[in-house]
Amino acid sequence: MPILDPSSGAANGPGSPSGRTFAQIRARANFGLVLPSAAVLVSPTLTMKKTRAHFPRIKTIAYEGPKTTNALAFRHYNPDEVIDGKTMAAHLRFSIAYWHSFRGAGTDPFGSATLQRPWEKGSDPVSIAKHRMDAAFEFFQKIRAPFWAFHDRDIAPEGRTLAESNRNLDRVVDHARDLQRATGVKLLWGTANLFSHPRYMCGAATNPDAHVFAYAAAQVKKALDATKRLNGTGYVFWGGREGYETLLNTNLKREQDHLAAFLHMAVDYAKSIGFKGQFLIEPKPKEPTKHQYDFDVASGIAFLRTYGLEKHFKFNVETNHATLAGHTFQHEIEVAAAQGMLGSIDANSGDLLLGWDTDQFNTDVRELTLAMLSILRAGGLGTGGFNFDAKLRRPSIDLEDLFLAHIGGMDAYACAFKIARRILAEGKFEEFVAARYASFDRGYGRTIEQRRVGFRELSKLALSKLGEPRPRSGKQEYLENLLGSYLH
Ligand SMILES: [Mn+2]
Repeated sequence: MPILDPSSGAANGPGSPSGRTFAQIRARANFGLVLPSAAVLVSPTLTMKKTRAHFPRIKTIAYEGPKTTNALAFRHYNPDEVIDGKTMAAHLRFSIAYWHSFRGAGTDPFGSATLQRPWEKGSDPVSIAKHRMDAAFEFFQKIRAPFWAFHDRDIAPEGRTLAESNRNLDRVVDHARDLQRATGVKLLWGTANLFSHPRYMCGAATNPDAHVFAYAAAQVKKALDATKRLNGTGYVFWGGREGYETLLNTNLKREQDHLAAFLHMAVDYAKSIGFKGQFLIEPKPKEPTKHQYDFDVASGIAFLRTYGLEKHFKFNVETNHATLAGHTFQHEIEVAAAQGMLGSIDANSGDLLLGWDTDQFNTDVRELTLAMLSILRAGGLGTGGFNFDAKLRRPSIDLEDLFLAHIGGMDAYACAFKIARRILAEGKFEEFVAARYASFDRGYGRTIEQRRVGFRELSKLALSKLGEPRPRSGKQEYLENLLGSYLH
């Protein structure tokens, strides 16, 4: 049963006595900062008895501009602001990750749950799941995210049999459909959890046992049905267990062939039910598996092309997975965009001092500005979005922390979006890069790009005419200072 968190001013459920005065609550929620105006967090009309809300003390988050001192307001993300005929909400397409924000309990390999949520109650696992989902949709609305994303087992409990699991999922998906209709919140993408249950300990599509492959196929079939029913704009494959621990027990080639067969089956099934959403691969080099087959975007592209799947898939690029692979976030975006395969973003960050996937909220505006430059140059994310695959730190146990975390992430992305647009409008970096490659725009440089010359012709040219190339500065420091001039 839920335990009311005594340290949280926001955790009391419906009808529970607060024991705090309004002034105390207000002071806590604003960290003792003096509010500039009537931007009061907790209005006396929002007392618990009056509402059945799960976040009764937190109102819909408002945009108050960069100067606000209200911690529960947006400083940069103004969802209704129209830019180039489109609202910021439509440009950024923020999405909330159900698994972290509504299933994450603060566990880590060394300790149990720290997050006690008041909505975790009900007469059976399905009713708990529905109650939890009510809280989730209230959060989606109050944080003003137009989208959400889920795994099948996040939203509905695993049953004793696959048939029971499917029935559970059907019931909860019906509920999600009602909530989507009532709130206008849409599904960004769905996916299946093919990594938590012990049956998948040696992989799902790459499991050495055909029985597990078949079970996984049945699970993805159902997850695709659910995603279609909820009008998801995409479907993601993250293969956390699709790899190997040791080659002593592994036939690598056969496992890769099986993974390709699985993805072809998904494409065929989607076509057969009329699911038009974008399929996405989310690369990750390792964790939980020692070596994952879709290591990074480049290896993912090679895999998809090898097996004739490249027309059906794009990439869901995650910041923390990029850094685990030894790349920057921007590098992975750029590699995907270069092949027209940038699909969506799992918005988070890692901790470079730790060697694992920490899934933190990203507040690094410099990193996000660079990422945004690559995304905007690529023409945006299309039907994708920025999905906050990020979780609270284990001691961040107050309900309001969930809001603060997302506000920070959304503001950082919105700020980066505006800066990147300004940089692109002024075009200084584009001009510099264009000039740097200008020798390929004319003369023999152009014939190289057009593949109209070979080594013989170029050798003759170098020996007879060109001589020694003149080194030119890369101007990295100049460009970094130029970037700095936009950032601060
Ligand atoms: Mn991650």
